[in-house]
Amino acid sequence: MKTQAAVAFAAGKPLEIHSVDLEGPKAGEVLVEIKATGVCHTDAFTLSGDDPEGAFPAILGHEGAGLVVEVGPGVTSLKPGDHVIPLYTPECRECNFCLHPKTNLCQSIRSTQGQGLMPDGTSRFSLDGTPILHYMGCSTFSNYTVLPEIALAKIREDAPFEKVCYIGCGVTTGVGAVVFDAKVEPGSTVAVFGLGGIGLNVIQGARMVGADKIIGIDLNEDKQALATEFGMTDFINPSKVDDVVSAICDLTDGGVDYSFECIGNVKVMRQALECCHKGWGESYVIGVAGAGQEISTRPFQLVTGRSWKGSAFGGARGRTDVPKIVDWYMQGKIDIDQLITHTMPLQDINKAFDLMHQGKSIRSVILY
Ligand code: NAD
Ligand code: AHE
Ligand code: ZN
Repeated sequence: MKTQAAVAFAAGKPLEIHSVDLEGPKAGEVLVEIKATGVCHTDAFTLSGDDPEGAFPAILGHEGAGLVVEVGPGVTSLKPGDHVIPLYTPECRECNFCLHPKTNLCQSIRSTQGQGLMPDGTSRFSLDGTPILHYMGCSTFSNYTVLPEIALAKIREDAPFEKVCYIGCGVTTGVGAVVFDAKVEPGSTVAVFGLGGIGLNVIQGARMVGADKIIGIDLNEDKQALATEFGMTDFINPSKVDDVVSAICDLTDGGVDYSFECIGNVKVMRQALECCHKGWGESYVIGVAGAGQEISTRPFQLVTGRSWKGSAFGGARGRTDVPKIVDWYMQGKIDIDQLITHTMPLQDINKAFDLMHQGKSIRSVILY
């Protein structure tokens, strides 16, 4: 079949809209009509050329929601008409990662996914006979896409696609890092570096679990008002203080219980670790840093009881946890609507990247 898609032909080049060829689902695969997709900073990161796994031409996008159109042989858990959210972190429930209680990083299809291919080592997309790569196993910047059954979470049918698509990455990453990975306790102190599409979800996750003090840190003061509405209690603009680590320690009697880096800046990752309380503070790296970047600190920071950790897709096991997060939204426990600051058709997708780079959007959502 033909599908309208935004194709990334090369690093640093705007996406181009094309009518692309899409093969139907093979064994264990599902054809999905994407109804809406968010544009995440990670899409921009890969398009920039900084992603060691970035390969072109590819169809980016990994934060979608849509409808099952057709299932391939052997698919048992989904049927045409089901509402689904694609999962860049699948959940096979069989590999040694899925069976381990301490990780959500299902590895059953990770190697082919990282090469932009389906599990059988081929692509379903092509243009004029030339294969086009998948991205993060999702390629939601295409109106129709094919995914493995294990990479789809079935969700309730009354949830609006144009809102819950954001649960496909940003909401789950931020809220989940607090709830599933850090397991922040009521009364905790929390620092959140970067108040964008991820950081604001960390803030609302911290509020949901009852954190007392939630300190937001961002260079862009325009982010302050919305962050306050989402639960931030204190704001620091690092360019207006001598030392952001000291400023946080002063606000918290020696450091926070938990910190989250939601930018992808290795210097900020160090600050996020060092503002943690001696003896017990935990810092979670969420931001994605470019090829060749490395983190550093004095080992004494760790010797004296701080921990440096990381969080991918918020520690969520997608097929199990994503439907629960959709429920939290539908029950009003978390807010998504205010974070979706812009919507646009696929034809205007490059504007979504411009708005992100200008710091003018939290999330742009493409409506098909
Ligand atoms: P975003 O662009 O919406 O937000 C980034 C924020 O950081 C902006 O508000 C910006 O003003 C602020 N900022 C930039 N430099 C800063 C600095 N030096 N000090 C303080 N603030 C600064 O991006 P996003 O969509 O929220 O994504 C954030 C990061 O998380 C990206 O690196 C993205 O790739 C990554 N990410 C990781 C996961 C995961 O599973 N680990 C999932 C999604 C996104
Ligand atoms: N490909 C990059 C790493 C990119 C990365 O860290 N991705 C996050 C999700 S970002 C979503 O917006 C992730 O889940 N990583 C785990 C994984 O298995 O990819 C690189 O550095 O090579
Ligand atoms: Zn993302």
